Amino acid sequence: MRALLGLGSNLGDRRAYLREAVGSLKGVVAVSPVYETEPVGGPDGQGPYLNIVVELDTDLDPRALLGVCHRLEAAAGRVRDERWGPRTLDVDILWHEAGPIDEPDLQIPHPRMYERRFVMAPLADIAPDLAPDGWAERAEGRVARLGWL
Ligand code: X6L
Ligand code: MG
Ligand code: MG
Repeated sequence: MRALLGLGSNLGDRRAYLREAVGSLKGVVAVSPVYETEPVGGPDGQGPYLNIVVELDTDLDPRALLGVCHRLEAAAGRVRDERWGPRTLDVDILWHEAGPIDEPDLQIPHPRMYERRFVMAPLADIAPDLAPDGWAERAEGRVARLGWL
């Protein structure tokens, strides 16, 4: 099954956290370019993010893949304190072939990705034709439109 993950880091050696995470993932078929992005939401004064999107070919169902995401965050020493605060590593499931899923702790496709340039720009680089139900346009067209917002 195909799946897309969004990764972000804005604390410590950001590039190293992303590299470690990608290196630990099984079945990586594509990695987007790295985007340096202004933080969206959260407290003032946090530093810029590095964001990437990774495509996987995986045997894991969404629930099992969520466990992997949480393990990668823990391996990066992520401390959860402030909502939307700075973090060494954030790994979100953006899309999974086995979706859609709408549970309290797991929503696929990710319900807010379509609005976020820091997700859609790297996503469109590796999955330009992605167009889940409910999207007005595919990833490539969407990122072109977000470009001037
Ligand atoms: C209105 C109100 C509009 C809140 C948007 C959007 C809040 C996204 C939080 C929002 C709103 C978030 C990253 C980030 C976060 C990241 C960059 C979040 C939660 N993660 N900024 N902010 N990259 N650039 O990975 O996404 S925290
Ligand atoms: Mg996130
Ligand atoms: Mg997250």
